[in-house]
Formats: sequence, C-alpha cells, structure tokens
Amino acid sequence: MSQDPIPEDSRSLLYSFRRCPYAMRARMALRYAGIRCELREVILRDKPEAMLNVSQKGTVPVLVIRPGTAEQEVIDESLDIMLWALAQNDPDGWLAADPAETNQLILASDDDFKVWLDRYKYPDRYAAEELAGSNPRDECCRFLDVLESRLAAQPWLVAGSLTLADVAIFPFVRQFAHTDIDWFRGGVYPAVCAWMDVLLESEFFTSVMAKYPAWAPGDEVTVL
Ligand SMILES: N[C@@H](CCC(=O)N[C@@H](CS)C(=O)NCC(=O)O)C(=O)O
Repeated sequence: MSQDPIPEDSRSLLYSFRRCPYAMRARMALRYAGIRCELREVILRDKPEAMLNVSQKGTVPVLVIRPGTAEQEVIDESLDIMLWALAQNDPDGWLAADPAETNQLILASDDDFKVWLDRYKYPDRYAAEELAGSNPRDECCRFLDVLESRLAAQPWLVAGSLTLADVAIFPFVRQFAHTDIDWFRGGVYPAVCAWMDVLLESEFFTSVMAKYPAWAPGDEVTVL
C-alpha cells in the first residue's frame, strides 16, 4: 500500500477489517481499479463512532466517497463497493463476463455457501437443531463441487480470464480451505486449489493484506 497523499477531490474512506472476506473483496476491487482511499482498520467489537454515524448497520466494509462534502455517498455492501470500483475503472474487463452466470455464482456463495461455511468454521456457535442433522463441510462441498467442475474446464470461474465472480468468491473459499487446510490440500479439489493459489499469490491480493493497527480519530492517514 502506498502512503503518498491522496488528492483532496478524489478522496474516499474505507472502513475495513483485514480478515473479513467481504472487506477483502472490496479492497481487491478498489486496488485493481486503482482507486486510492484512506484505509481505516476497524475492530469489530469496538467500531468507531465515525463509521456508525455513516452506516448504522455496523458491518464492514463501508466506503465513504467524497467524505464531508455535500456530495458524500456511502456504500456499505461489499458487492456494491466492488461494482462501484469497476464502474470507475475496469482495465481487464472483469465486468465483461456473463452477468447471469456471475450473479448466480455469487448469490450461491453469499447466500448458501456462507451459511454453511460459518457452521463449518465455528461449530460451537450453533446449536444442534440449527445444523438439522447436516454435516456443514458436506453442505459446503456442494458449492465446491460446482466450482471444481467449472475450474477443471477453464482457468477461471466464468470466463477465460479472471472476472468479478473469482474475486467475489475467492475470500470465502480461502476461509473454507483454512478451516482444515490439510484436508483441503489432500487432493479433493485440485482445480479449486490451483485457482486459489494463483489468487493467494497475486499482487492485488497480497498488497491488500498488510497489517495495520486499529484506526482512531486523529491518526495519520493509511492509504490503500
Ligand atoms: N453483506 C455485507 C456483510 C458484511 C459483514 O457481515 N461483515 C462482517 C465482518 S466479516 C461484519 O462486519 N460483522 C459485524 C460484526 O461482527 O459486528 C457485505 O457484503 O458487506
């Protein structure tokens, strides 16, 4: 991340939490689009008032465009932040992929896979009845099976090159993989594994994973 000052007229703020998969995908899209913003690292159990003042729902990421001006805009859904970033600049055509396939995959990830991912990752947080006799990893695997068959046939999820769906879904697959990395790397999903590794090693992922202390008012500006 660069620490050069951001011109006042193109300044945006991003409230983010390094390990949050939603915030990761927003940071990746902003980085790819070349949008430089002030990064404010948040601790989820102690959210800054400045963030709650602009978005009361209290989730990260939150992007504030032209903060403090009459034209201030707030975007507090990660996918919307990605789409806003790509509308500003999309040099490699992430948005060129089939929109119906893209939406379907992202919805399956955000709505269904994520539900079971939480149950797989944090089993102690869920009562037996919420698991309804299911095995969370097996439930997650239904989505991983879809990804594996796509990635066995082509290098990226929707097209011959990386597009929005890859970046929107990757942070959740990374989280799934790290829940039991030995099992994941044991050969069950070779194509997903290879795809994940390319993204893990990509500059636009590693560059948005730097560690910062929690932001407090008056701190020096950290630039994404
Ligand atoms: N639909 C939201 C979900 C964001 C979300 O749930 N983020 C989590 C962190 S990974 C959060 O902020 N949770 C609030 C909390 O834990 O207090 C988005 O896509 O931005």
